Amino acid sequence: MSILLNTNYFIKKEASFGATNYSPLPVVLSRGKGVYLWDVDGKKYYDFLSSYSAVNQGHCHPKIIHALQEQSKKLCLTSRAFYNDILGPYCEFITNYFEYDRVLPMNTGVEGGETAIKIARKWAYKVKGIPPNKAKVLFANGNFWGRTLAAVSSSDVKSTKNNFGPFMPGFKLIPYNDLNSLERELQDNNTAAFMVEPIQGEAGVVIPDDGYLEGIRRLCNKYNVLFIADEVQTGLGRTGRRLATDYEDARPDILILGKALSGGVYPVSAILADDELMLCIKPGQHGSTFGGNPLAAAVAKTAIQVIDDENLSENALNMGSIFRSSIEIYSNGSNIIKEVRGKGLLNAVVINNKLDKEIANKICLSLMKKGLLAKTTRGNIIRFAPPLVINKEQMLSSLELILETFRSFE
Ligand code: IF1
Repeated sequence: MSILLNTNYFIKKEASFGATNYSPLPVVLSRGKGVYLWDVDGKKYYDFLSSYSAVNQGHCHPKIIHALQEQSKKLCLTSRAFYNDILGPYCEFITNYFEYDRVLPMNTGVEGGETAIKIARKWAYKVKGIPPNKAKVLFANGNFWGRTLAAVSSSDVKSTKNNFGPFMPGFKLIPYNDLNSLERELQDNNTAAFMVEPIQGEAGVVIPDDGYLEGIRRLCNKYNVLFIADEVQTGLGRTGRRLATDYEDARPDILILGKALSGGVYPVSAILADDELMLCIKPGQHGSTFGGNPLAAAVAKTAIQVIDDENLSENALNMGSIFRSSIEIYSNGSNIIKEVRGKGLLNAVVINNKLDKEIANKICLSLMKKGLLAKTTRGNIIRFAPPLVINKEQMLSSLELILETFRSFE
């Protein structure tokens, strides 16, 4: 006789034996397909988180799973001590696609950030001529790029940072969306790079003014400082374009990709840059056991092809407009919705939490019960970021659930 294991069983296992570094919604998922997820009781949900934008192509995309399966039968890991027959063609493919000379493959988004900063420092000493150990890297207030010690060193968020010191020197924070502050810091000859998200995700989908990205590009050119774009979350169609920096004339010197490069199945990240930067790194100076493995390369290539073949950027643009205009219309006369903002399918709804600090979490729990999964950030902001494969019918029926839930909280 089979024992039916329920939600509480799995939650208790994690709570008993797992570290306590997360507080998930009380839903235990066991299956996913496209925009849908199913829990262990067979209940179906719309996924409006997409694993923090890692599942742009939808859960278990058949082409990506096929690539994973086929490659996994042939060769999974060689290390970079030897060549493999998948990495080279993948490098050619991804550099052509994003129009850079070279790619450096890693596994997670945060490793992409670390890699970008290492290359920027190397360039600063070898090419720009900054005196040893004086290179400065700028970040924006509210930035988030992962959990390593370097990433938390650049953070200004207490909960991610407190009691993890001492921190990495040579980092400096400036206000986001503020070109004057940036220009002041760029005037320091020891400034090597500015690393920034085109839209700040974790900070609550903060969209800078039009012209900000172009301004960064112009100022970085003027002062010979590198523009590093963290497109781990915004890249690969999420905001309605191939890259969020594509919205402006703002090609970064170093482009960091992660999340959806994995097709939502297997960790893959990469940084892209041109020869002048990439060739600063010589054999032995950087690497990873898993970075560039054949399985990852096969998956990432297919993950990009799916975004292109299925016009997912364009779909994100269209479905995002439907989402925001519908919430905007509702928010007129609403006591609980303060604002909806976003680009493509990276959206946030700001909840008025004056009367109830927990209201956004309660809304997410209620959405969960109705069959839609979304998560709060910064207390009163709910992120709505479904897989980019969502179609109009699915978007409209999700909006019905969302608006019905909002109404019940008015
Ligand atoms: C967690 C939020 C998202 C990122 C950007 C690099 C990375 C991330 C712009 C690092 C990672 C995550 C990781 C996840 C929660 C999450 C997140 F909730 F914090 F706000 F996406 F929106 N650059 N973002 O957003 O990538 O090393 O994780 O592969 O709990 O840390 P990673």
